[in-house]
Amino acid sequence: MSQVVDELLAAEANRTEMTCFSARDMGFDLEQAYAYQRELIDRKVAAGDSVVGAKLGLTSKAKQAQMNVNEPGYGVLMASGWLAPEEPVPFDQLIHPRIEPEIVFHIADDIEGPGITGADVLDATAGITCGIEVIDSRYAAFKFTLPDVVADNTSAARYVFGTQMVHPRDIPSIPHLGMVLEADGDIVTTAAGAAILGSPADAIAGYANWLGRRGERIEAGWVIMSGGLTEAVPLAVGKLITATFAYLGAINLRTA
Ligand code: OOG
Ligand code: MG
Repeated sequence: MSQVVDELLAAEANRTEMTCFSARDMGFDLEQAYAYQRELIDRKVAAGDSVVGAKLGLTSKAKQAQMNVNEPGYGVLMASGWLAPEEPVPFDQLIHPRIEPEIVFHIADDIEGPGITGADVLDATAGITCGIEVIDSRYAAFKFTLPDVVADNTSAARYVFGTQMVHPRDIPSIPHLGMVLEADGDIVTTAAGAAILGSPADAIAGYANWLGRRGERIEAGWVIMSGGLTEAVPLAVGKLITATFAYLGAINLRTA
């Protein structure tokens, strides 16, 4: 058991933020970061949690610019993070939550790289829904390097999915799928699917190929969040957040 994972689990449990490891001369490389992430997930599973899928992080220019990171980072979606539609976000369990509107892929068949394309991802997809991810870095002020945030399971905290599922081949184009994010009815930001590396399906193909190089695969039944379409927006107590997506309906998010 490593001190890095001990600290991350304690920060999450106690709702305390910490200075990231790289800023304390405790930095590590990306491979080691994924090993810490694996240990973190294994320890959550040992404590009763379970894996429901994956999350792509830092897959849009908006997110990369906001976090000062220039390549994606991958994380694990845990059952404990699930919020039912309309279930308020438990603000009192979080440190400094931010929200991200995302396109969510519900996977029907195993996807094993290398050589996977966006078309292969669509073939293996049962449907897509809209989603909002509530991220909550365990690091002070969301300040971190890519290895720091990978060890922290890419700031994963909570997530909610829309209830309207469509097959991606039944809509004209995922890259052109528009999204409007509002807070108390005021437009905060807008985006379209193309924000995710040109196409969310291509981004997931890249993830499958990355897993393939590690001898792993996307598994049938997984849910994959394809990454924040926009900058993450701080979640303020009492605000009603609404993310409305073309073809996929809307999600309302309130704080408890
Ligand atoms: C890392 C999490 C990034 C996304 O969708 O880009 C992420 C962070 O910004 O704290 O989940
Ligand atoms: Mg995200």
